[in-house]
Amino acid sequence: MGGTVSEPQIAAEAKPTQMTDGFGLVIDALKLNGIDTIFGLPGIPISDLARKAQAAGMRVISFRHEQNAGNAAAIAGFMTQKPGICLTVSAPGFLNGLTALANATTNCFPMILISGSSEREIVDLQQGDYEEMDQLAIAKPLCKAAYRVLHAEDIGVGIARAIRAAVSGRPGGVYLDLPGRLFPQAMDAEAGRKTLIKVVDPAPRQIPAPDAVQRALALLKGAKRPLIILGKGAAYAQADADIRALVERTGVPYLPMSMAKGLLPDTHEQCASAARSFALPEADVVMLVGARLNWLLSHGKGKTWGGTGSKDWGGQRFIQVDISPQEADSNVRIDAPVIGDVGSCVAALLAGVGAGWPKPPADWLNAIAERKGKNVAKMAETLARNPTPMNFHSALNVVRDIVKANPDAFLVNEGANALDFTRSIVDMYKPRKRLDVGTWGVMGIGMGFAVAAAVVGDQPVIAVEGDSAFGFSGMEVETICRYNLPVCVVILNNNGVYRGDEKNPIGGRDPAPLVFVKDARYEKLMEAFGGVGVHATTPAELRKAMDEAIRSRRPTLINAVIDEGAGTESGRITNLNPSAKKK
Ligand SMILES: Cc1ncc(C[n+]2csc(CCOP(=O)(O)OP(=O)(O)O)c2C)c(N)n1
Ligand SMILES: [Mg+2]
Repeated sequence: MGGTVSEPQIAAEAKPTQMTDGFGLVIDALKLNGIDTIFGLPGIPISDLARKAQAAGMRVISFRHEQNAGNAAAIAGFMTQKPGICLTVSAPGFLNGLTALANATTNCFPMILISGSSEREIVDLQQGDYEEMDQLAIAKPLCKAAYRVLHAEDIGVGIARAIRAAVSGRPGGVYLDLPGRLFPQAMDAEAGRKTLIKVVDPAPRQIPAPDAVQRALALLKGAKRPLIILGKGAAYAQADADIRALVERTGVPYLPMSMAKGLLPDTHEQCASAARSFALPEADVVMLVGARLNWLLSHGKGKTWGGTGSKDWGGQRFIQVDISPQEADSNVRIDAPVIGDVGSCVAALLAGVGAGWPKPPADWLNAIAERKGKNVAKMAETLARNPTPMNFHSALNVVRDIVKANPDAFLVNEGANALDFTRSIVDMYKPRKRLDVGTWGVMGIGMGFAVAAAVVGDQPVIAVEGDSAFGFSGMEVETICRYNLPVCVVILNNNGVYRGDEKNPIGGRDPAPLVFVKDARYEKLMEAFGGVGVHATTPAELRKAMDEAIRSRRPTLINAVIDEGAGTESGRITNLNPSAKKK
């Protein structure tokens, strides 16, 4: 009780200096820069950071595995043009988040992986600290930039550099290493506040050179069979009205890459998706907008493009609108690079197009329209069939209707057949609504993307998942239930990877390597945490369950039972699989 005597004295003597510390400065620096959400998984040394961030009014979404938190951060970055934040513990937590950071960088999604780390002196002398690892060195080759902050007064600069690196130029993943010792470092609050930086113009516009724009327009104007390809860079740019105007004023047919679907509605008359295999080899001038000529476009050469051999050019001339000057000529010659941010480039092109732009020759437009008409009719026939058990088409015919009726809903998608069929069957109507496996075709993005879309996008989410794909992040159904998110997971369950009917070739007791437990009841996973589980064996059951999920906004998992023999090896990319049996 001695304290009662001295308390008034202390209060009188000690100047009431407000103090802050590393925890407070990290949170203040993020908030100062408009970052209001953290995706992460707590533990030493960042548990208090998560608690204090929530206490400071930030949204803190805790996951069951860091990779899913990282994927959530990455797609939040894509959706908002602000870096998504993923927070992890040291070594194993850091490594779990690293796959998502590398994937974000490959996809040009801005994110910052913030990981706590162990004591520098011990790590550097390799003396065997708790969770010892030189995280900065490991992260460096896998992301766009990597930084470490050792002193509380440098936190402001560290966060500012991380933000700029993530969103400026070509966006990507940034690693920020925060040793545990940093967090309790105390300093005067006012002095601390002065060290923080509110980043001015974090992603400065990059205006294309006027002569580059003219060169591109001249090439496009002279084309007999022009084609525009929109990539997810175009979706990221949030220049939706200008992109639509550019497509419509030039009258050029366009192909959306997977995550550019919905930039213009897929039902747009200039959309050439249903005639893709005709349009690519036949086109003479192709304008790429935020799309790279990587494997997803067969590197701009080979049979897909009308070349005779797999490495032969098809003779197309390319215009490439891209933020990175190094992108041009990466696979084939680019005749007209237009380098700048997609928004500025499209605005400049649009200004040059003006009013009286001549439409492409009618025979080209008619040829595409004819192919498209035939393929759409063929697809309609396939979709109308109603086999038992369901196949991908009869199930996705339902998803297609539900997405059409709910164009603001997000569609998350992963799997092989479950991915490829969904991409081609389910039309998108609005920009940045389709979120999928991206450049790497990576499995595991599903529940992380779904959580982020629900949290950041504040709209219902439909996640169409292969049964294998779902398994990579399936435990996050608990997260979905815990935060009561309007996520409807639809598992297209064909009992395995690609299909479920393979047998052990020597008849041994182990199942074949690509198959799972038959007739697994995935819906019970969702029920375990208080969500809604549905076992759907017909399109009618699937439709009813999806309608109800969207209406109620309750966490829902629909186990849609698909014919286990319905899929093909690797979906649509069988040709990339060494000595795959073509089934
Ligand atoms: C991280 C990762 N591991 C493995 C793969 C290889 N892979 C591609 S698709 C796929 C799963 C396909 O099965 P499923 O999701 O059930 O889709 P289905 O074709 O059966 O509809 C796998 C394992 C990958 N793409 N990414
Ligand atoms: Mg499957």
